[in-house]
Amino acid sequence: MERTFVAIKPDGVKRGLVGEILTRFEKRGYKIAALKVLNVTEEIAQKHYEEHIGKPFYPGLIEYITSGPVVAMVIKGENVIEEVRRIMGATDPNKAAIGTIRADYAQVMQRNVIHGSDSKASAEREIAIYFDESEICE
Ligand code: D4T
Repeated sequence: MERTFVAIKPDGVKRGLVGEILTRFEKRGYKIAALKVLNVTEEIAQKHYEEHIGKPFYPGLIEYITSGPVVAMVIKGENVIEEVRRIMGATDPNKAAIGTIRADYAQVMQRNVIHGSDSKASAEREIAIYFDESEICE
């Protein structure tokens, strides 16, 4: 079964949206295979966002993701990578479809509440940054 990496970003955790977001995935029938709360270090942040190194928004991105606890998870299900991206909505909340997480809970791209992997390769790369395989349930 396909798996993806999802992180509820610091603003989502601070605002108490963890339960609401998990509910959306669980109601869809996806299985939570791993879950943890962590403070993202500079080192983890740099690995996670290495594709954005050098872009103007990169420093703000690192500052934001390291600003407070994050809830990281591995979710499994049919076509889960693409479907989680649809449930989250577009990166820019102003372009996110009504009813998606970002449309419902975010206003700006710099505080867009949630991250989800955009491909199989990204999912495996990001899972390995945040989890040891022994922490992921079958
Ligand atoms: P993440 O990785 O946070 O789920 O976002 P996406 O996968 O939806 O989008 P992304 O990798 O293109 O962007 C990563 C992160 O950077 C912020 N960002 C992005 C920003 O502040 N300004 C920008 O112009 C872009 C493109 C938002 C998400």
